[in-house]
Amino acid sequence: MATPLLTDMEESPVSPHTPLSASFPSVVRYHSGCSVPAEAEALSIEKAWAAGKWPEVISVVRETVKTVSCTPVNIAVTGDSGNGMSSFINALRGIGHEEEASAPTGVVRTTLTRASYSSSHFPNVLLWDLPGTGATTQSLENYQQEMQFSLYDLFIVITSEEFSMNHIRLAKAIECMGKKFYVVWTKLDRDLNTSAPREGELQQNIRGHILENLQKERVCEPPIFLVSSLEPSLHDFPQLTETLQKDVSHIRCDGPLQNLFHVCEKIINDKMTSLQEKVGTQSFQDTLGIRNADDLEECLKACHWHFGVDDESLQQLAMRMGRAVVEYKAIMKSQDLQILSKGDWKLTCMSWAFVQAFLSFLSSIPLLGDPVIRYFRRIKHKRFIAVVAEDTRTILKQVLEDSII
Ligand SMILES: Nc1nc2c(ncn2[C@@H]2O[C@H](COP(=O)(O)OP(=O)(O)O)[C@@H](O)[C@H]2O)c(=O)[nH]1
Ligand SMILES: [Mg+2]
Repeated sequence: MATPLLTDMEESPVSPHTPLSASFPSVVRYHSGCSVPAEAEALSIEKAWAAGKWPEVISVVRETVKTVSCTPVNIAVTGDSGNGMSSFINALRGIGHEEEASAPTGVVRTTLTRASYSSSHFPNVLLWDLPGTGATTQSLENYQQEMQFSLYDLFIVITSEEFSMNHIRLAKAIECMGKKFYVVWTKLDRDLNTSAPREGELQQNIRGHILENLQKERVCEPPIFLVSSLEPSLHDFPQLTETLQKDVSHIRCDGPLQNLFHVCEKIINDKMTSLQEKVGTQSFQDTLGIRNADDLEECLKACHWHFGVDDESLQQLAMRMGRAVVEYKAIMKSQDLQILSKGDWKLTCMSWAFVQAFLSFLSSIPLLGDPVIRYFRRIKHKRFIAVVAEDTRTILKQVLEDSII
């Protein structure tokens, strides 16, 4: 029986097939250092956003994504002993089981201590080959503690033949920690060779079996992949690799980009509050540069301009992002007056014919007319501002999402 290539070694940025660090503390320190955007980045996005310049905002976002793209990510591969965890890691790394740097595999219990492996397909990602549940101790709590569950960013629960109670417990424990996990059913080649149903039907049965067991314990549906570690180009393996790439990017970028979002969100909210406070005063018209406060087209255009989501700004943004401008416009509730009025119940009510007739009747009453008209105008303007601010946040979120490679 082969011993793990590495259990607790010094971290060294060596060749991609060499297992890397088992020393979590240093990884975690680096991780947290990388996942919080630098003060400077927060400041520069604040400046760029305050100036309403999308190209500069995008530059800061891209710089942040680039900076965190080196953040180490730790992925735990766990399951019952013999399910094929070590073989799966080798397949993911694109190496054979017989190679010197491969994770030891075998029909007898082979993995006795956790070991980490790197892969050229996933730079700066450590794949942790854990001993199967029950290999070190009987209780799941002890297993979680011994394997340092809190330190992994993502879990891959490996199963084959049967999705057992151990798998369900594992899934539940990971979900309780608020971490993401996949269920990977391995040895599909064997199932296909030995079972009667055709491929599609068999896969459906396996999925059904996993889901049924998870649902019984009220565990949310995770991504499920059915693979053979002997055939990594077949079945769900390519899709699994793609999903993992995307999730690793999200693990790295979500925190830092969320922080940038909060910085911008605060500026948007402040802008919204300050403009709403001016509604009904001359200062409102001056700030937006509008001549007729009753011209709703003009008001909406001015609000778009004020928040940096006017046609020209969006055009600039789309060009920098390599997308069509309609893609950003399509997610705006305030893209034009008609859509805005339809999508907002307060504005919809105000545009009803009988409400309009009632308002015009009220306005003809001396002393009462003017305040009523002003009151409804204020409501409309405040709604415009709120919806355009919301659209600005939506577009910003989309830009951040689109920036994750
Ligand atoms: N046919 C087939 N055998 C597999 C597959 N994955 C693992 N095995 C075999 O299952 C046994 C246990 O695999 P191993 O990776 O050591 O399991 P672990 O204990 O979960 O790490 C070994 O004999 C592997 O060759 C697979 O996808 N297909
Ligand atoms: Mg193993």
